[in-house]
Amino acid sequence: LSRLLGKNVLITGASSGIGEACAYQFAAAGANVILTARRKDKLAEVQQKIHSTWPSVQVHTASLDVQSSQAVDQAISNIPETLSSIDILVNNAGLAVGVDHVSDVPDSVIDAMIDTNVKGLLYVTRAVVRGMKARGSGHVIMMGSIAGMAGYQGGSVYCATKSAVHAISEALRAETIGVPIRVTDIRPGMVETEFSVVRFGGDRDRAGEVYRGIEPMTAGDVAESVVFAASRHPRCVVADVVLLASGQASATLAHRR
Ligand code: NDP
Ligand code: 8X3
Repeated sequence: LSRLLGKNVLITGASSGIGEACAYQFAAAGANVILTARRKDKLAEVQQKIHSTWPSVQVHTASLDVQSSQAVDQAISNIPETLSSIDILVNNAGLAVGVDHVSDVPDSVIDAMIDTNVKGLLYVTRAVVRGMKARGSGHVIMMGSIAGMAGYQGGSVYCATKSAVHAISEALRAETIGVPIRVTDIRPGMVETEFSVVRFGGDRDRAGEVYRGIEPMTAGDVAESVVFAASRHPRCVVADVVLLASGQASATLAHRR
């Protein structure tokens, strides 16, 4: 963990769930954090918590919707100079919307997931990797999913986006082999965050059903793997991590008590 001391870490989707947990765990390891998401008020709460717990850690927050390539470029170029050399990028912003079958899925739902999980991730990666290439080092950590390993009913678009995240990780790793830039794809299964509440349009009862009779992972469990990958010796790449809740064997096979 001492390898993270003073590193600059950019986290997208840091206003809740896994991104927020990553912010705390990187701060606890002495890394400076650049926190982005659309909800400025939630980012301010995370910043405040970090300031009061780890006062020596530098925190910069920026309201950012990753769906806009212009906004992404602007947010990256507005990072204060002391933090602008990004050592680690955690590409975490993402969402699932609904469980529509292919025959019924509306344009807006297709666009929301592809524009955020795929295009947004590419915009942020492009902007940050340019600097990493120029400096000759860096680590890009993607928040993939086991949903990218097999399609399930009602998951066509979401699963496609996470499959794309895996493909982008492999391509980026191949492209940056000589820099060297490290690339990690973290592929969690069931994690209880705001994910299912967002997926079901704010319906907390329906979201709760997803985790009924099973103990899901926490955001902190996933953040531990992110921090583990980020803190290996530079000669070592944690390329792929598949994390499942212990009562789950795949995205569709779970043991419910
Ligand atoms: P949360 O809903 O708790 O967090 C999602 C984060 O993404 C929020 O901070 C949200 O911030 C941000 N976000 C969403 N859309 C945008 C956007 N357009 N621009 C910028 N930020 C955005 O869910 P999780 O923490 O669970 O999700 C984090 C990642 O983990 C996602 O990529 C998800 O697909 C992945 N994942 C989740 C799993 C789970 O079971 N929970 C399992 C496997 C992967 P804001 O709304 O403020 O913009
Ligand atoms: C979220 C995991 O299985 O709900 O990425 O699609 S799953």
